[in-house]
Amino acid sequence: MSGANTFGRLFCVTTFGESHGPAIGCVIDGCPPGIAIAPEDFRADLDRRATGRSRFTSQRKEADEVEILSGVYQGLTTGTPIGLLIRNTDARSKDYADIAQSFRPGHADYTYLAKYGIRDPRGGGRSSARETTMRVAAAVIAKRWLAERCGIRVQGWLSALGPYTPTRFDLSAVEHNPFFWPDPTQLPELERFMDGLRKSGDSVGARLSALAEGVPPGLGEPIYGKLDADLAQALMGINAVKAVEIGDGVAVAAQRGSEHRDEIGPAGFVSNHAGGILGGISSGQNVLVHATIKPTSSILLPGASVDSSGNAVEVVTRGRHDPCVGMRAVPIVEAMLALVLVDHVLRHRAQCGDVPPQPRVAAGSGPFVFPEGI
Ligand code: EPS
Repeated sequence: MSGANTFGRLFCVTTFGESHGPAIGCVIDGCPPGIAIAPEDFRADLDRRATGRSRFTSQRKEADEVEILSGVYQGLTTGTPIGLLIRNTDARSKDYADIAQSFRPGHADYTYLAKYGIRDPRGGGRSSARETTMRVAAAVIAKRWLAERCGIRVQGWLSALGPYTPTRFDLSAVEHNPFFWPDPTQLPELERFMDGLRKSGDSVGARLSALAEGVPPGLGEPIYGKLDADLAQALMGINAVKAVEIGDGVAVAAQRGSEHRDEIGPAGFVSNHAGGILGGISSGQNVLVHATIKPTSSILLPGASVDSSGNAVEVVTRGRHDPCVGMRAVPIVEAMLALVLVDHVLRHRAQCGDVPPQPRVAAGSGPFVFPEGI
């Protein structure tokens, strides 16, 4: 049984570290041997997640240089535990002096103290989104194995930003704007909205979506190891996530069975309302997940709270915060999707590797087609 800082059963990732401690890191245990990996391979995904890459995010500037401490020899994973370390280089702990004794409304300040009787207030300590850096780093290795050995690739995008939703869907546009937004025609409007929000000192929520293509049928286990249940736990474990959906998600409440069911023709599935998972087991269609993230609780607008002695205080959070932390979460959602998939591929191989080939239904295109070049 893994501890609360570990997830996965066969591909196990344990993260450690605090936002303003000397370093953050992770140990990956159970990684298959023979995957080529070098420190520079982490760059692209860590940059996609990092702060300070546009004016719309926190301006903390971390180098996010990965040190590989173990588990890699001559550029290949060896099957032994992989230790990854990133040193924190731009923490500014004095920003937190004023709120060290009070509870930011909407933040984990209160619940951490209520549980442990002690908390690290510097940058939110362990509750900081900084921890997600290590999930993204671990998933670089998972994504590579999934792509090279299984032909599975994942891609996320922002599917809502405050009141906005995309009016067009062009997945190839996602990597070419700081919002990970699939509709390039809306970018000027989003920029205006985010500039206004930042100046007002407030924050806003977001919804993220991610797709995994090439997932074979059969991943997931009844009843307590369902693929969708494990995805829900993994995605809900991302900081600030308040809702997780699979496929059509909450929209199924208004659907009829005749509409929701994914009919099957000679060419395969003709739709994908289920999000690629039936009965907790992958169907071979694209797996589609969504996570909705609350507005950042660290904001400049004064809010009523109490200090740790129960006195009324007005809290203003200074420092370098994200007006929309969801904007940086696309690589994190992709990472959790990849980490759950790699774990389930290994679990499926272990238990069902000898099952003879079964009849296959073609994935069909469904509503989402993966564009070339992503
Ligand atoms: C965060 C608060 C800010 C962000 C941080 C997440 O921390 P600080 O006040 O120390 O700058 O910059 O994000 C990161 C450092 C990161 O790498 O994601 C929070 O409260 O979650």
